[in-house]
Amino acid sequence: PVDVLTLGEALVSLRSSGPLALGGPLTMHLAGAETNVAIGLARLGHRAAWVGRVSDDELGEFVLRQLRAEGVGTDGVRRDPDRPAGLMFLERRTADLSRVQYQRTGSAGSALTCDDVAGPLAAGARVLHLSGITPAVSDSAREATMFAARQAAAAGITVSLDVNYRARLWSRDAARAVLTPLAGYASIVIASVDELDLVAGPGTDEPGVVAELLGRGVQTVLVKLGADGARAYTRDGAQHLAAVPVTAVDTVGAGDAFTAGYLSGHLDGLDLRDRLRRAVALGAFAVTAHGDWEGLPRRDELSLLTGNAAG
Ligand code: CKP
Ligand code: MG
Repeated sequence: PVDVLTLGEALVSLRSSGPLALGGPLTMHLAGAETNVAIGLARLGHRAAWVGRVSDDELGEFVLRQLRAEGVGTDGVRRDPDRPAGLMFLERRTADLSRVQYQRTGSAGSALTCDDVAGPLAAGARVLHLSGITPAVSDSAREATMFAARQAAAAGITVSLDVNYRARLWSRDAARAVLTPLAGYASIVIASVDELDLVAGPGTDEPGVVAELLGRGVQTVLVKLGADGARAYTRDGAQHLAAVPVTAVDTVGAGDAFTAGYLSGHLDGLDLRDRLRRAVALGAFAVTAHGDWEGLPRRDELSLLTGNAAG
């Protein structure tokens, strides 16, 4: 079995260096929150596998080649002969402000089903990582996400959930109705401070959300604070860790990098403080380089930015 199994939609991201409406050259990159996490883990030497559907054309081939080149397991990937690749246009406005536009309705990735994920899940994993994006992309992808969470929890696999709210895909109320029950299967819940109310009753404050999640059996709640670092909560209390001070050039993918760093620390059996250190270290690598995952470190590079023992 792999260390981490994850599932979702991989996107082909087309990036411009200025306003999209002005046209100009676009560069092609692999994107997708779950593939970002899988790549981050694989770079650190963990066995990571991703399950999803890709289009049966050159764009699907591009996605598979990128994942294979990064050492991510793709045995469970299906090629969908009837549907196109999901696209994401990314328009950079300032260093830390970019806007995205999706073309993913009816995409191959959004056609994910329970049947697609059943086999890879049965093969086992130490951790199943899910994001709140996949249940937003289609009814069948939502069912597949729920199914995976239920099966994994029943099989004793650690479930991790990154809320990853996407306003372009669904409303906060629709997201809360799905993500709150989904979080009940998770041992690890990761959210930005503004996403916390999506895994608890509307209007609940941070201590309230944390108490609710820990009461429902979640072991660790991680609250990402961007440039202010992160807080972690367990039944033993709370910890805060500052971010690594770096110059951000591209913040997309930072959350996924943080998640990969945290899960890497979890797999290595690090204590909470050191798991957080590795999480913020990976976040720092992600924001200092262009692209969601291209700048993520190999294990021997972990201490490059921090000079500390994140490695
Ligand atoms: O929360 P992050 O900035 O780490 O996530 C970025 C990814 O999957 C990016 O790759 C994009 O394709 C997406 O989130 C998305 O669907 O928005
Ligand atoms: Mg995120």
